[in-house]
Amino acid sequence: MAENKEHYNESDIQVLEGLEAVRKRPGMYIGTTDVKGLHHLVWEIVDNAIDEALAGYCNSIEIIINKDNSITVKDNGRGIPVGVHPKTGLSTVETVYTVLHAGGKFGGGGYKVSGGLHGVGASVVNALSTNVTVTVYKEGKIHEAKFANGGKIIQNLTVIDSCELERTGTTVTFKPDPEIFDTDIYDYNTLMIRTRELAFLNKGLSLTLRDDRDDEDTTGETFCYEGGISEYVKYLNQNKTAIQNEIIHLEGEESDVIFEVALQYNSGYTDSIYSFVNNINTHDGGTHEEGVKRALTRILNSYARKNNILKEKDDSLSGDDVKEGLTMIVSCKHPNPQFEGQTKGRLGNSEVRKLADSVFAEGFERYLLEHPEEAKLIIEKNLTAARARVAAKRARELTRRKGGLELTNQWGKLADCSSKNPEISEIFIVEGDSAGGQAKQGRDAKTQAILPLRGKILNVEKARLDKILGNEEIRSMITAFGTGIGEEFNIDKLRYHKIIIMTDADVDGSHIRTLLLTLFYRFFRPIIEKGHVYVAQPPLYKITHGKTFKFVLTDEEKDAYLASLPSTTKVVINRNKGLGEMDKEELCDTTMNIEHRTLRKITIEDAMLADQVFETLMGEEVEPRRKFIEENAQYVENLDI
Ligand code: 28F
Repeated sequence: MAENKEHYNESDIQVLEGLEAVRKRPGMYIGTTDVKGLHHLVWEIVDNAIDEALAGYCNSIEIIINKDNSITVKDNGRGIPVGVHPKTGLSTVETVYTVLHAGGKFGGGGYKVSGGLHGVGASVVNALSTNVTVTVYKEGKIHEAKFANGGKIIQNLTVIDSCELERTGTTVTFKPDPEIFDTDIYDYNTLMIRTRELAFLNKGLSLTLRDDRDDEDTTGETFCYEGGISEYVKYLNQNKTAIQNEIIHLEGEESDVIFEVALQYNSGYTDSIYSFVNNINTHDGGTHEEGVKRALTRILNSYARKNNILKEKDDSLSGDDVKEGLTMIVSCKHPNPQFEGQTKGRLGNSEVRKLADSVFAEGFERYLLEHPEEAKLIIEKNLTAARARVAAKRARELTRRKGGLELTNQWGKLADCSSKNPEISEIFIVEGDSAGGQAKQGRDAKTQAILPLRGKILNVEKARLDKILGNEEIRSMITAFGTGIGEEFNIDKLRYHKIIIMTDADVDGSHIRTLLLTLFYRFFRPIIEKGHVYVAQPPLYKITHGKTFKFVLTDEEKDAYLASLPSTTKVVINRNKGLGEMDKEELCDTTMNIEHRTLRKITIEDAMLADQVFETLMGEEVEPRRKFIEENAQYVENLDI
């Protein structure tokens, strides 16, 4: 007994120290404490429910944003075990929520797969919350434990009621600690996009998201896809013209590694290839993606040669040629994934390359044999891409010989900064010549370069690389960045470490921003991944009273400022529609000046989203575009399309 008690004390201290360490260095566990970190907490809890689903015991998960911006996650799995945990003397529920590293691995729960923090997520979320309640439905009883102020147990696991025997599962509610996070407000859309993605990636699993913050009685949105990643491909291709009737879906398993791929070619010129490992996006690909691409190129070449579509004298198709117009999702579930690279966005396990290659090669070869007409369409498309690649190369050589991509400033539009140190240099890409002119006059000429964009730039969706290179606006930009493009891209040559998009707060402005982000995402992805791209935040309102005025950035700031004024003041509020509505001092002071401005850093997720919105807005199909504009018209105050 004494020994037992001693053990308990020791681990109790370890528990406190563990959670204290998380509070001291939250970044080490969840990356950041900004809005991204706030949302990360949700996925840590949802991941545990998904693990239970992957183990085969849960088919429904619900996420609720509560009125106070706390989050509730429910699953219908077996419920976290409620017995005493042999290593801690606490119940397993308390152990999982208070001991760092007490995840599935710790208890040997037999999970093949775990996303996120491999089961330490629950205790990390607890450490970073003011209040957590865990409810377990199991064996006809409802058990509840409560934690507060960074994970301290305030109510041990107790039976609070009975329930039907069939009812099992875990429900967790947590309120993030406002002392840790910069913001405590959840964004529905951010949660919706990832919830939907998780539904695509885990076929048959039902995920519901509900927002209880407004008074309306809503049932939320439920996402459930029996077709899994096939339906993801269908969704990504919905606004495009597919050149195959069906979506190819292939699957294989070896030594507990599950590999899956779904793909469909469309008539467009860009590719949308996304890969995942244990539901985590592998931005930089890795062995799973490489295996598929290698097999895709090989099988298409051998089919084309066998059927004499590629003649003896013809060059073989390259990896780039077979990628054009390809929409593909690669998903791998791995019990021991090795993530590599600076951002850990690449799968390193070499055995997966072989699995991916063989599963894909076998299935795809059979598909081509069974669908000769579609095989022909695909290979003809590949051949066109190959020809365009040769033409683009020639165009590039031509521009280089003409000195077109050297910094000659021949378009006379870039006002460069005098500093040659990229670390302190920034470039503002400004919508319109007039705002551009103001920005040029009011800038800090040492560190701030200005590049005005006249009108809308070329629709990159419909154009090939050679055409894009010919576009004047884009050439000015590439020239200014200094990095080159495509195969020649070199991030070390980037001349500005901040690329700041500054557009009007109207529909045109948002189109231009979407278009630029799409362009960067497709052709300059590393500048986004390395965090060099920002969006300027011009003030939304100008509040004038008498001779005084104030610019504010958000509706909340406006309300707070108005509330601070004496009630007798007769106030004029102007919504800032364009950059041009401010004079040059105002523009520079509120939006460009390093001391006063607010910039929003663009993440790869932002850019990915822009890419999808862009396709809806500018894609070939007219109907989805009309629908998109119609559906979103209510959110756009100054619709001027
Ligand atoms: C809303 C969040 O966290 N769901 C979970 C389970 C089920 C088991 C489990 C979880 C065993 C020893 C760790 C049940 N019965 N939803 C959730 N559902 N954890 S978390 O086990 C935890 C491990 O230590 C479970 C049998 N085996 C496992």
